[in-house]
Amino acid sequence: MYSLKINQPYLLFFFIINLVGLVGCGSSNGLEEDLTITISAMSFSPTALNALAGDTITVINDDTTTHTVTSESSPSLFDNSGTFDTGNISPSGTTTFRIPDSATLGTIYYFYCNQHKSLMSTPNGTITIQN
Ligand SMILES: [Cu+2]
Repeated sequence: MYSLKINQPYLLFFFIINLVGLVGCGSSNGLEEDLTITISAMSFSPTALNALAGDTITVINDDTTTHTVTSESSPSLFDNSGTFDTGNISPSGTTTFRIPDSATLGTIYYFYCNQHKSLMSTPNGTITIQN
């Protein structure tokens, strides 16, 4: 009984410290871990990323056909808005593109594959500018 009363505040304390630690990791490391888009089986993964202005995004084409990651003005417009475009990425190829330094907080950039447009199983992805 004595030890139970002593330990409970400590358990609560460590529980809270752990929660703070997990949330802290999620908001700082999470952004950096998600800066890769992998394309396989005609689909982007992930389809939604968070990034900062000036971030570099790596794109891995893990598919058997050529793909691109290209910005578009709005979902499913497939219009190459000019913000970013990897150009063609060959099968097994890897490249990078950069989020503009001028990207403002809350901006959502939509992207698609300029080789396949609506033929991708998930035609559009998003990159949201967060801090
Ligand atoms: Cu494609």
